Amino acid sequence: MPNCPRPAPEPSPSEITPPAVWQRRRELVQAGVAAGLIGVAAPLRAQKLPAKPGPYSTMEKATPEKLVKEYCNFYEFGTDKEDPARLAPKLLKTRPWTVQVEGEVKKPGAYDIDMLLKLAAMEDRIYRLRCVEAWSAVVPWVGYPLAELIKRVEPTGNAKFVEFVTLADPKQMPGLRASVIDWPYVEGLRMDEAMHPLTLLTFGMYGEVLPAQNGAPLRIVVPWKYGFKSGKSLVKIRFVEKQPVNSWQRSNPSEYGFYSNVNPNKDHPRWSQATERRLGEDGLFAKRRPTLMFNGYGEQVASLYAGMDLNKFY
Ligand SMILES: Nc1nc2c(c(=O)[nH]1)N[C@H]1C(S)=C(S)[C@@H](COP(=O)(O)O)O[C@H]1N2
Ligand SMILES: [Mo]
Repeated sequence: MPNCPRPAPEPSPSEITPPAVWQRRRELVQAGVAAGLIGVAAPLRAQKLPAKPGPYSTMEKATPEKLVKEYCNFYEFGTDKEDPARLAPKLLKTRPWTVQVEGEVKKPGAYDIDMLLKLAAMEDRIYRLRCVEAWSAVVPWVGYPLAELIKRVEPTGNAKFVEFVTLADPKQMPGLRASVIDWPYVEGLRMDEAMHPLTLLTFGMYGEVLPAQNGAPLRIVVPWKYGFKSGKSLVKIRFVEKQPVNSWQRSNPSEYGFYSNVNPNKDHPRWSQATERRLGEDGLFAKRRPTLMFNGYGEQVASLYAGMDLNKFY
């Protein structure tokens, strides 16, 4: 049974942010919000999303919220990095919202977003996010492990993979007019990856509900994989026996694979993956950072790929 869930590894002490440190950061963020210094571009007042400090948070400084909100990849709203922030808050309707759970599962059905919000305790988790385009950010996400939902819907023994389908509504998403990929945006994980405690079903960031452009009302965050594995604005979770074909793999299989683990030793055919630019560090003298294997989460996830040739299974 290669795909059965493994027990949660203990996070190493250096990976955990002490609650006091995180609390202080949070107070600073909230003070910023109160003073109107942060999130000035948001047309609607962001709603708080209380959470307890979660495991696995990095000690690195969070990327300024403004940058994470304004520099986005969400092709359903256009391919320029600024398009999603400009269009999604006006166009994306996040209520009512249901997530369809289907396939190899004992409790399929339409799960309402407000029920999902209450399904498990919300946690703050500061994760690195590494885009395949060689930029990265450090984001305090709010959510709970996807495993919490998976356990409750009871996958059958045939469920080997999880497929994620995201919203594709031409009335709300002008980017669908361009055929950059086959819509809807589809992603997938192997069952043990989906069950891994690092994989976060994400409802918020920076202590507030997700801004539309970052994937409201819920998205996946898989911190050891390139950012495109983290589908935004999820509408369907399907449990399947065969490995799903994710959108980027379908559109260009020589450039994008299924696993897409962050790997500095495996270059993208058109650029190196050895280093990255951290959002906010783009000054003249800013040094590029070395990219870490599994985005620095090797201690937690390397065992999932034991014996696999990661140059072949990229
Ligand atoms: N539905 C959907 N999800 C998506 C994308 C997209 O275009 N559409 N872009 C992906 C890519 S390439 C990255 S790097 C991350 C970016 O997340 P962020 O904009 O919140 O930083 O979202 C991912 N999820
Ligand atoms: Mo990306």
